[in-house]
Amino acid sequence: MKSLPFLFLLLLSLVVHAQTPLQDRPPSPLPPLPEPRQVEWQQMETYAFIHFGPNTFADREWGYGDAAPSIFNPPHLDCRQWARVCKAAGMKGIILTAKHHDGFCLWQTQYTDYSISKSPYKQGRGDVVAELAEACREYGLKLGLYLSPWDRHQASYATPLYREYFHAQLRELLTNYGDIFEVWFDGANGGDGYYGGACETRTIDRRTYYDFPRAWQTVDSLQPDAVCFSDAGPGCRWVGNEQGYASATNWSFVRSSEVYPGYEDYKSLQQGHADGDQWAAAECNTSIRPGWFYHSRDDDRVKSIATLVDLYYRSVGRNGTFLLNFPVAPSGLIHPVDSQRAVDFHKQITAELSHNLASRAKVYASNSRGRSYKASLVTDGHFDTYWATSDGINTGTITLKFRKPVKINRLMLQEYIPLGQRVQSFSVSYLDHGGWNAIDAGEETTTIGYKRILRFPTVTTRQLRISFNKSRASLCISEIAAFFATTADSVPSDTDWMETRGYDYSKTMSADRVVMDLGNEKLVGSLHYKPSSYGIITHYQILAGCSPDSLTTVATGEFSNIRNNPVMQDVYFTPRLARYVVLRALKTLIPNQPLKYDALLVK
Ligand code: FUL
Repeated sequence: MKSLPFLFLLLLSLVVHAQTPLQDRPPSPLPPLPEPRQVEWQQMETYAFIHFGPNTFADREWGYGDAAPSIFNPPHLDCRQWARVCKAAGMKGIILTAKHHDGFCLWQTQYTDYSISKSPYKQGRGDVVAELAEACREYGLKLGLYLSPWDRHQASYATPLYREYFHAQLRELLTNYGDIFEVWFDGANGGDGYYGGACETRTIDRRTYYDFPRAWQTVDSLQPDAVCFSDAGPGCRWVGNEQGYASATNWSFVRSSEVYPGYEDYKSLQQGHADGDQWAAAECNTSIRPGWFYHSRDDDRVKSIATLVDLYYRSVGRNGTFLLNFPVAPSGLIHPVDSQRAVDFHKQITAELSHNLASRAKVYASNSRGRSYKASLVTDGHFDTYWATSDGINTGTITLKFRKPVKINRLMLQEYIPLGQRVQSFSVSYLDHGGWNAIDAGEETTTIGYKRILRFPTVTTRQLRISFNKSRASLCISEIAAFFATTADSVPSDTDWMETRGYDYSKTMSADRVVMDLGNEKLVGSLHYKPSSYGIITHYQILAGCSPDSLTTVATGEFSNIRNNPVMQDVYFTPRLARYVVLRALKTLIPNQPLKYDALLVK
């Protein structure tokens, strides 16, 4: 009986369909397709990351898993301040490191006591996930959670027992804290750790050990609106760098059988896989400071407004989302410099892209599919209405005619992605004294996807033309907008602290070390190393002394996360007089590669 209404509806829709003129039917979807939750997620465009935990107090990027829970003691922790900052910076959500690689849990978990429950914060009764969930509700932001698969604390790590622990914690987080918009599964796995005191290196098979398909199913059943982040998606994918940008050509697809969290060919994720079978749009993540966690030495290395604006155009403006991290300070608050910078960045983007010149232009299309898909829909301000060409017509032009000459230096284009990502090549030109001139945006004009924004030198014109030169199927364009940004384009100025000078030295290099000879004895207290693209040191020993054969070790440790975030690494040690300083590689990212670096300073 239950199927009767359904049959009736089916019949009705068939009749309606048969009567709809052919040209007014929507174009057929072109796989791979996004799920509605993936479209909603991409429409968030910018949201925040928060890295906070024992590392904040230990001044580290990757905790070994052995920090005492008592170290976690933020005197002024206020998740409402985080939410206020993110809201004022125009962000739509916040993703918190509920558990980073050190295994310390910022929530009241029943599965381990290596958590906030054993910290002095609120006498062990605090719960940062709950406090942030509450603050997000108050400020109308969405909540996302980072749950590190790699856990350097748990003794059971690398056994099936740990896998159960990981899945149980995932269920706990997805059950107790309301709606979650994104779950972040990190691909990093450095190997060594505390592991309940074993202090050893453990390797796992990244493809199979964590049983990610099961984790994705858990998310689907407990939080059906959430997207899963990983190198492979399936909700959204890592963009293959931690500098926060996508390639100009950026497909929202990956080859699902090939990619997995911890994928070797991660650099290809910057463009996506044009021939992929799974929708997984790019999320461009970066930190507002060089590191993900707070270090006071970075207080004057906060990204400039120009850099943040540039990254916005190279992430949201290149068919990605922008996930900007705030390393919360030991006080428990976002540092005032960081919050001011983020708010000013948002103000500048809003100023540049607020006055849409196209909304009052007349729009002409070379061809269109029918009245429901007419050209003027590209300027109606509604993502859900779109201009479309007839089946089999994969090229076309849109011309915007303005009432009087206008100045333009930004162009925004959007495809109607619920029907798939289609455009493969386009170009833009403007009318000038009777002739059409090409606009040079200084980057490839290939893909569009959910959103593409071009920046170019100001043109003054009455007509702008977008030519869609190649597409995987008929065109479906949601929106086109044109702007004149009056803020001068300033060149991003952050150079990773490269301007810092150290002592002059002459060097000798061998397979595992760089020996620096300062010429005479000097007081040395720090070493600064910026890796190159190969020969990267992950574990180091630093030795210093007055002659090459009387060297003492002044520091040993790990350059955490150096593969994904190859910024300047700073090591501070007790200052001492030395003529020779040696950087010795205890371990390199790829064994037996000759050492190479972009900068090496001693101060
Ligand atoms: C990386 C991690 O190893 C970093 O510590 C940080 O959490 C970053 C967002 O992802 O892979």
